[in-house]
Amino acid sequence: MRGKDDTRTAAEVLVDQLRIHGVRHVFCVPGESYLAVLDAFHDSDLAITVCRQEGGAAMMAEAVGKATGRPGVCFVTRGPGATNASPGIHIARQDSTPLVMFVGQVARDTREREAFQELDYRAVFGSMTKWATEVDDPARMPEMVSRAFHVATNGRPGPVVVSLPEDMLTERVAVEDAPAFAVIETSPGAAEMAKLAALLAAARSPMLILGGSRWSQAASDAVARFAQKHALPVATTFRRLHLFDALHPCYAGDLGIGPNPKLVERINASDLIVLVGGRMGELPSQSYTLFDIPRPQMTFVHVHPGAEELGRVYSPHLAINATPAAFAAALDALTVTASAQGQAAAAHADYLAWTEIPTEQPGTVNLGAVMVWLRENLPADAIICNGAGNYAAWIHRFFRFRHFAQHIAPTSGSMGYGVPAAVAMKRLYPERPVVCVAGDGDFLMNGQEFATAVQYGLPIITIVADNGLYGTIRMHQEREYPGRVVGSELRNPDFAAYARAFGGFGASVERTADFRAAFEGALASGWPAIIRLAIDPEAITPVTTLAKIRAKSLAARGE
Ligand SMILES: Cc1ncc(C[n+]2csc(CCOP(=O)(O)OP(=O)(O)O)c2C)c(N)n1
Ligand SMILES: [Mg+2]
Repeated sequence: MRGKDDTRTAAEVLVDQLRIHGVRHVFCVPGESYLAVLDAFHDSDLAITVCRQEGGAAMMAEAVGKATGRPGVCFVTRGPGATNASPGIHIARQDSTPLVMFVGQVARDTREREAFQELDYRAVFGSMTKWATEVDDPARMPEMVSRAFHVATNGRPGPVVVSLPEDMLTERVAVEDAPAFAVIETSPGAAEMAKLAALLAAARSPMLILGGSRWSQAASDAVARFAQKHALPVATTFRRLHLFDALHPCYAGDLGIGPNPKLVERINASDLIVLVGGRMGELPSQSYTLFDIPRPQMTFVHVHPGAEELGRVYSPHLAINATPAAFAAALDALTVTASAQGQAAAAHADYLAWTEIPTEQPGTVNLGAVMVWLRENLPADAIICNGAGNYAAWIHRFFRFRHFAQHIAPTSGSMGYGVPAAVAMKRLYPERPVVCVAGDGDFLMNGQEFATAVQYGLPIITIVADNGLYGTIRMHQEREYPGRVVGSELRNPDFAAYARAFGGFGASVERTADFRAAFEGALASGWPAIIRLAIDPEAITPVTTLAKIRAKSLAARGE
């Protein structure tokens, strides 16, 4: 509260800046190092979500950044709190997501003594963030917080860490607030767009590939209009499926792990690739095999919001430094000769054929059939969250995403993301159905945030694909070291009982046909729910089994 002399504590100034920058939600695990901020929350209208582990809090903030394009905010305590949060920081880095994490710090007069839980945050987070800093002077709080929001959001977005010495937070200052930060769009130049039009006019088999962040539904719609005009096939990169409507006649599919071989063929045969927004990282580039490095074999146009990203791996024939949103808006005004037409119809037919019917699987629960049931029965505004593991392959292949930010999942492949992301999405959008799909290994990395869902009355539905394995690792093991199983097996708890112990709804599904009743039971309960699926460990991907992988690998070794 402002004193008669117009002073506020630095902590109060900080919380006021958050409100000015449009923050509504804060995710935290409390710590004595930032008690003054917690106290300032007391008098604010910020929605506080108190979590069970800082990794969950940081992932929740990251999910908010992904869904809204504005920095998600979390608060963690010094030392172990900050290091626990690091997976969320790493995801924000790799996924280009705006995030601001505030960390408590020891008092200024004890720094450098390795005081209790002291860490040098600039050093610890220096290589993982866009900016890691410490606020020494309370009078500079508005400036530092404003910069944190700008840095996190602009260009290629990413995480920022701001450390807060505890004695600094209680100092009173008379200082003016900063103005609300602005998200700055970088628009493509007229000359570049003219070059793009000429390249499209000359191409025989052009394609668009969408990835990265700084998208919106409007941007996705603008790309769809342009693609339709010129029959351009549009693919999405790993875990960016939500950037384009899967049922749009131009959608060509997902360039993730185990993509449709026809999509890969189509890209290889293309004479013009326009990559919009993405980095074309290791997974979508199929381990850097799709495009020659540094100069791709076909004409390559790269549109990216970060100038430093252009030419980093791929040396484009045309580089356009623009946000996907500004680039997409410019497409509406772009005139390309009408005769410039791609092969969207064939590409979309390939996509539909690849995703239409679940593949045959060993075992009594077919995860593909569950995904098809969800795609046919979930309302259009439902959000799907997941982490990492082979189970996700069935989401990517069979769930057809129709809207921007309908899929919240880490391109960085971080396990444990789905539950916290689902909690964050339900907190943000209480009226929308939120489904988390997790592996058994994946779920228990942050399964404790199910307690957060219960605490805030957030009826998320978590589906746990229980195959008793760290399946991805087992798959690689059978491929590289056939028959030599070590360190990849799991003995699991009763996941349905786990849900009930937390105060939620739990069910276990042994046959595909029973999934519907379990899902409807979860919905009807109105509680956060866990539905455990008994998945046969042999059903390791939608197209092969562990036994087949092992046999193939042994045969290749002549054994
Ligand atoms: C935080 C983290 N730790 C380890 C890994 C390595 N890893 C990738 S997938 C995987 C196994 C996932 O197991 P599960 O969630 O049960 O899914 P499944 O593959 O069995 O479907 C592991 C250990 C990772 N990606 N992230
Ligand atoms: Mg598993």
